[in-house]
Amino acid sequence: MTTAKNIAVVGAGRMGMDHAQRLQHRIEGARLSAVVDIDSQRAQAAAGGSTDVEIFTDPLEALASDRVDALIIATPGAFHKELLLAGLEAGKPMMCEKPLTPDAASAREIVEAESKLGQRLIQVGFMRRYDEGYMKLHRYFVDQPLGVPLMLHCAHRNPDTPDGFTNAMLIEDSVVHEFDIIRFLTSEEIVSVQVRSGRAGHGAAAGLKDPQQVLIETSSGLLADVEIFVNARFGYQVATQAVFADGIVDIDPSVDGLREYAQGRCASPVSAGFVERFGRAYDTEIQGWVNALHRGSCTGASVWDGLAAACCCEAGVRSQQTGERVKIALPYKPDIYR
Ligand code: ISE
Repeated sequence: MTTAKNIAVVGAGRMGMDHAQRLQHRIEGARLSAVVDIDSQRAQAAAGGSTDVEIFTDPLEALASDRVDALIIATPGAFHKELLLAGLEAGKPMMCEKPLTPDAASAREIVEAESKLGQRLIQVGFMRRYDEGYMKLHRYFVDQPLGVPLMLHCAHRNPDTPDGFTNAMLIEDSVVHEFDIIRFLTSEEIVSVQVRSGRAGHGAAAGLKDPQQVLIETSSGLLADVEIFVNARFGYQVATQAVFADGIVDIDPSVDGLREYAQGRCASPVSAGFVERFGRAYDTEIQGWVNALHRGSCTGASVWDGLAAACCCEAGVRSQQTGERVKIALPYKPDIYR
């Protein structure tokens, strides 16, 4: 590869910290040149004490720096829009963690701004697309060795939630991944979403309906159900079972497939959280993004995918309030996303 690309990580929370380490230790063809966080000590910590990494508290200053070729944006979704629009204007490539923006109207503004440029500059961080299990399952949908896909059963379980986690966040923060991966696996749009809640577990904070059940329908009539349970306590687990006309395919939800048989019991490890469960997928995603930077292109989930997921989230949150099935109508899809 030619000269390494200089990357700024914006936001030094859990995900930003993880990406900073990834760039410093595991990614080829790129180097961590800057970290941005409103808290400069947190930014220093993400830089791992390296004097080579510039620290900024204002993302727009980092964007303007000629020591920054591209950005990884890992701030909360509410801060994405302004920086994405500025980045598009500056012509700098960006890898933006999900959600693209918290609502469909602002996601649409990003789609319009990028499509006016006539060129993709933004990749959205839907890392499940780079998980080995999901990549193999995708082949079953494309090649159909077990016939046509009929249904998907998904379970998404988190050990616990931070303070202030709301019912809407079960959809916007967590089920957003199922919306994206179902669109990715089926190559179809989601046309309706219905959310139901029943009994609540005792781990949930007052007022939180947890678990919830999400029913999803794609344009050809494939049905998917998702159990979202964000205070499941035992650990982190993402399970997916695909039903085809001639067979079933399951993605192994354990960390690395290890299973121990001893003393009359069978045991396999459970992931602690998403950073552990999807660590390899994040590496593959960021390496793919850097490789594309070197080719002057942009691959992976697009801002159109970010907008489609935002529309599904809005429908899901509306359905949480009424229990009804909510239909989704997407706006016109610009040519560069076809
Ligand atoms: C978190 O933000 C993620 O993106 C994880 O992948 C997801 O499993 C979790 O539910 C979210 O809170």
